[in-house]
Amino acid sequence: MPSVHSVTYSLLRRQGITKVFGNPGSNELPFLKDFPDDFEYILGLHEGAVVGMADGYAQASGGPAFVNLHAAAGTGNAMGALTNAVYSHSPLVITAGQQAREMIGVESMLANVDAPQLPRPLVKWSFEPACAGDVPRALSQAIHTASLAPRGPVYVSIPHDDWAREAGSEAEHLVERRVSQAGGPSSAQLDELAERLNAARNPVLVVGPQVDACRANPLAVALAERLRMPAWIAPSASRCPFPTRHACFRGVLPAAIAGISARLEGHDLILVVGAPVFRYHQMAPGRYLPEGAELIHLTADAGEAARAPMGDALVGDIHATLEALLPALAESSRAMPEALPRPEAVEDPDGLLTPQTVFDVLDALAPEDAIYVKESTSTVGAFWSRISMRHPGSYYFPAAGGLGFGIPAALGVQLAEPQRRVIGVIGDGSANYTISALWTAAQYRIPVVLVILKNGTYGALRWFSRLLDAEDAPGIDVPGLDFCALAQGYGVSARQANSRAALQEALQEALAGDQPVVIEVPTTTIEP
Ligand code: TZD
Ligand code: CA
Repeated sequence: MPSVHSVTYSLLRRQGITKVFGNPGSNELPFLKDFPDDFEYILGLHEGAVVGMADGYAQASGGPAFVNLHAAAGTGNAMGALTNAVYSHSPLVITAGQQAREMIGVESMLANVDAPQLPRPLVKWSFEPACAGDVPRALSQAIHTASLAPRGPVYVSIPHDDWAREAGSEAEHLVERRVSQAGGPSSAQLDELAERLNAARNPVLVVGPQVDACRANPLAVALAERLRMPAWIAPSASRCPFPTRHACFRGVLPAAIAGISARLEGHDLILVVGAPVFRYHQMAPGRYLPEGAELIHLTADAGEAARAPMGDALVGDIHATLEALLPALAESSRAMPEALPRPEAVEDPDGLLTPQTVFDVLDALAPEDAIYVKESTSTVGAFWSRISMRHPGSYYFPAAGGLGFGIPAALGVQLAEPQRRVIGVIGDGSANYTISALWTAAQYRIPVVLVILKNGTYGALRWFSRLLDAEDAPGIDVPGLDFCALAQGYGVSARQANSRAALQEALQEALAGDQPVVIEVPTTTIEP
C-alpha cells in the first residue's frame, strides 16, 4: 500500500508541480524527508519572501505554485504576502505542517488548534483533512480549487504524522485525474455583445490583469484595432495587458471614481476586460461613469461581476470570449488613435538621478522582452509613460499593494522565465520588508537585476499625506539605509550609481552577467 508521502509526490509530479517554496520547521520535516531528486526546494528565509516568490512564479508560469510553511507562525508571517496573491488571482497551494494528531488537543508547542481558520478570509478554501488517508485527496482538491476560475490561494494544514501512513489503494485515481475549465459565451450572449459594440459611436477599451494572465494580449490589441478604440490599463495595474507603444495605448487609468469618469469623458461605451470595475484607491467621489456612457464588463471572476456598482457584466473565460467576439465585430471606419508622444528627457540634479532618467536608461538598455517587477509606489506614472513593454508577462506589481512582494516575486518570475531578463525596480522603503530574499537570489544564482531607487522616504505616503491633510504624520522617512552593504551581507554583488553614466555602466555589466545584482540609485522624489 503506498504511503501518503509517496502518493502526494506522484500527484504533484503529475500536476507539473516540482518546485516547493518553503521555510521549514519540525512539523514539515516528515513531508520533506526522502525529497525526490526531480523536485527542487526553494528556501526563503522569511515566509513573506516564500509566498512572494511563489506568487511571482505562479503568475509568470501560469500554473499553480506549491508552498510549504511552518505551522501557525509561518502562516502568520505569510499573510501580508497572501493579500497580494488574492488580488492577482495566483493559484497558490499553501500547505502548513501541523503537530501530530494526538498532540493537537492538548495544545502542544506548534499545534495550531483551529488551523484552517487562520488564513481566512484571504484564501479561497482552507482545510485540514479529518484523517491521514484523506491528505492526498485534499491536496488534489487544493490544486484544482486554486487553478479553477477565479483562481486564488488555498490552504491545507497537514499533521506531520500523516505522511508515513498508508494512503489506501484507491488513492492512485487522484494521480490520473485531469480537471479543466470551459467557458466561452453562448451564441446569444455573443450576438448581444457584438451588437452593442458594433453600434457604439465612440467606444473605449479598458484592459486588466486577467488579460495578461491568460495571454490574451494580442486579442486585446486586435479588438482595439478592429474598433479603433483607445485602450486604457485598468486602475491599480498589477500587470501589463496591452503593449505600451501601441497607437491605441493611453496609459493607466487613475484609481479614483472622479478621475476615471474624467478620463473616459465623451465615450458612449466602455468595455472593461479582465479587471474589476473598478479597483479604486484614493477617495475622490464623483460620478461612476461619464455622462451618457454605458459599461460592459467581461471577467472570469464572478465576484468581480457581482460587486461592481454599475454596468452590465458577462462572466466567462477571457481568452475564449475575446476569441469568439473578434470575428463578430465589423472593422470600424473611425480613425485609428494616434500614438502617445514619448515624454522628454528630464534634467538631473548633481549626484542624484530623477526616476524619469532611471527609466529612460532602463528602457534604452534592457532587452526588448525584459520583464519588470515594480515596487516603487511614487514612480508608477513615470514608469508607465517611459518603459516599453511589448510582450505578455512583462510587468508585475503587488496586486493588493502589500509591500514585500517585489524582490521575492522577481526571483519567482525569473525561475518561471529563465530565457528572459527580470529587472526589479524597487523603492528603498519596499525593499526592506523581504530583504532576506537576496539570500535566495545569491544561493540559487537567480540572475535578477534589482534597481533600488533610494529617495530616503516613503514617497507615495508624502503625496498621500497632502491628499489626506496629514502632512505632519510621523514615520514617513527612511534615511540611513545602505543597500550595497545589505546586499553584500546576503551574498549579492552590489554597486551604487549616482549619475546617468554610472547607471548605464552598472546596468550593462549586470545584464551581461548571469548573477543577481543590486544597483542602488540615489533619486529625487516625484509624485505617482
Ligand atoms: N506596509 C505594507 C506591508 N504595505 C504597504 N503598502 C504599506 C506598509 C504602506 N505603504 C504604501 O502603501 S506605499 C509606501 C508604504 C510604506 C511607501 C513605499 O516606499 P518606497 O517607494 O520607497 O518603496 P516610493 O517610490 O518612495 O513611494
Ligand atoms: Ca522611497
